[in-house]
Amino acid sequence: MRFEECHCVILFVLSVYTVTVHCRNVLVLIADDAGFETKVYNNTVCKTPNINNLAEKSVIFKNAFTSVSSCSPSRSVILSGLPQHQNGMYGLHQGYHHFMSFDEVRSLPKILKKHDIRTGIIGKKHVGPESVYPFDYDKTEPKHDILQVGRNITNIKLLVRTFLQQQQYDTRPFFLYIGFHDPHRCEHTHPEYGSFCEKFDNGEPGMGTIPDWKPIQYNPDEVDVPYFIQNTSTSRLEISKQYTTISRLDQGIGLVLNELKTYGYDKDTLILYSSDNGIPFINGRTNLYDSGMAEPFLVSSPYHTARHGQVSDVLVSHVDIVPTVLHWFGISYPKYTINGIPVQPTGKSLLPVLKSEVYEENQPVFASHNLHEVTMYYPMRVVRTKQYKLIHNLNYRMPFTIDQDFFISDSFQDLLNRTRSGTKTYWFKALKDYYYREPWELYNINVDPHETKNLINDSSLNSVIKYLKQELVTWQNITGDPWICSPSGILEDKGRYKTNPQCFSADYYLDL
Ligand SMILES: [Ca+2]
Repeated sequence: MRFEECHCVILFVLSVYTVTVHCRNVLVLIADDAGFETKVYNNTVCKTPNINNLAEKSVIFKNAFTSVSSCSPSRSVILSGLPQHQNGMYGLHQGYHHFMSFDEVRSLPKILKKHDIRTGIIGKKHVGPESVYPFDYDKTEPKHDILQVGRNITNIKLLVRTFLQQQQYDTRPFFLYIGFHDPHRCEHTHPEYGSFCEKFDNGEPGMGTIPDWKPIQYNPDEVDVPYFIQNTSTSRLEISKQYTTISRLDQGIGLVLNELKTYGYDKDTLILYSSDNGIPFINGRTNLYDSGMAEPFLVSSPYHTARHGQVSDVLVSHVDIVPTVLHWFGISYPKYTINGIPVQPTGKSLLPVLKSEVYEENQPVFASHNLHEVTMYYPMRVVRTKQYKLIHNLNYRMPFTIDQDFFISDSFQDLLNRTRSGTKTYWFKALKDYYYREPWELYNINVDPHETKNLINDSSLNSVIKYLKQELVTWQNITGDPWICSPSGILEDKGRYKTNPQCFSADYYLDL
């Protein structure tokens, strides 16, 4: 129900013609550690009727990637359009990790605010400082209980309702971002609610109730085990719990979309749905293999209906969200510098893809990871085309790191115990190889989508490798990557090298 017509629908009645300027709003829905557990991406076990419905009104991107497979860094990319090494959010924001974006960053809420667009955020924010990510309407941690604003879908519905009720009296368009905390793991912080918080407010004795949530239970023997997780009863049980939590995410999305419709904004709101990073299983979150980097991504526009329900093959990245939203609102990206380096966003608007499939065969996407937790330094840089993935593991002599949340999970302990005891792992890798990686990894995704055969020493691919390395270093230059000379060189970019930065060798690889 709308109390009055949207103020930005302006009807110019001229003597010869009529021009209607439509209202344009944006709703961004971000899941926390979700993957492809939906029929939209061919998982027929996990029931997601609301995500399925949204997909019918969306372009479904099947080649979408996060810029970094870690929570705060990824959210900083979604909200700034800049990779983590450019915006400064090198790792997690909360607690003693304490990572922050640079003060100069012009985030989406900052830019939109300046252009008189009302901004709101509900649920998980997980980025800072506040001055870089200011929202007009902010119902997030730490001021609110993350379980209540991120997982209690009745509460989320009511917060959305309040935002939209206030909108009735506001002349500005809106940008609303919902950070669902589902289906993130829970055992590390709230063991009483189960591995995936699947028991949180599920109506069982002592667990509380979410009136709008009807939990769906799954048989562990029937779940769809991704290729990158060991197929054991322990993993299947965990996946069944993950699915139950996804039922809360899915029903929450349904409630939010219903509020949008009730208040009449379904006719003029661009809706984006994605997840911040890979699923929290081995080879997933914190990795930049496709199992950690590929994301669900739906874009639904009421003004672009021709491709509703169609699948797009175009390579897209989370860095494309900011340009898409700015394009939607007709706003140019501001000119400014970070640490004295002019900011040049590398993303693209996805609105043209909503009209027709725009093929840019050789236009790669990139990814950049430094840390997750403060102790988990494992910098990686990645370039991915449709056919090839090149990964640069900068500190490859260190073991790949395991985060606290995942370490205590039953599925990781299962893998660790099987490896320690020498029993069959039912996994596609060995932990030794997972921990210790080659400095460069090259995969031919077309024939090896699971990224199992490193082709970096295949001389027949030298021209491909040269091209990908050149693409990567060009992107590192454009995005002002301080790691551009790592690990073999020292970057000098101050003083006499200010206008002509150089990589110098410290002869790290000599046997001195
Ligand atoms: Ca996450």
